[in-house]
Amino acid sequence: MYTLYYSPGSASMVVHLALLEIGTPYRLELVDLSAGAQRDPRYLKLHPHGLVPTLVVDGAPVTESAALLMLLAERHPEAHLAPAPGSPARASWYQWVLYLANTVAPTFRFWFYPPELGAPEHPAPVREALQSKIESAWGRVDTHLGANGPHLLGGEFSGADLYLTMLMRWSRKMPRPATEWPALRHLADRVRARASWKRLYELEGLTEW
Ligand SMILES: N[C@@H](CCC(=O)N[C@@H](CS)C(=O)NCC(=O)O)C(=O)O
Repeated sequence: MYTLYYSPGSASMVVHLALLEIGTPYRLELVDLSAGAQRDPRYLKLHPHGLVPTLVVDGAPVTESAALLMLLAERHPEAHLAPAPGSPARASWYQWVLYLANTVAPTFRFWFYPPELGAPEHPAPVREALQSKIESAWGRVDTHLGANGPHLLGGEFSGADLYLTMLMRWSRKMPRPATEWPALRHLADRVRARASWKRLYELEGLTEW
């Protein structure tokens, strides 16, 4: 049994989607970010950095959304969230998950949390630089998907597509949302048609794409 500490639509989303894809039993615990619950001393015992998600696995808290996606893929190979260990496709899978986690997700973090770059709101040049970095990532992924898609690994859906679609969703209010790139939009449409995505919307009370 897993327990997922989550906030609707946040970085916990990919972990929640993975749990739904697997079909394993789990418990959900809401961390109300708007009320500062991530800084509650009881939650800090689980996640000392005060972020979501945390997944309690066999009684021990584990953090970092990409690490949790990898862990769940490893623990539940039957769900095919990742290709077989040792295969060439597995190498591509690591490459894409880590690209999203190392390059795209931290830029979103800065986009959404200006104080982490030293100001209550981004000065225009910083905002433009972050926007351009996110858009150049969309361009790169879109080129890859256009040539090798429809999924990040080609014909086969994987957990990397869940992670990518979560990040794409975060861009929906940006001046140029990810869905303006055609191959990205096509991938998002496929992921949004999955039962896991629809169920997550019900469970987390999400409405907006
Ligand atoms: N690298 C972390 C980032 C997690 C993260 O930034 N979570 C955000 C929500 S998307 C959060 O907890 N924000 C609350 C805060 O910073 O106080 C991961 O992928 O798990």
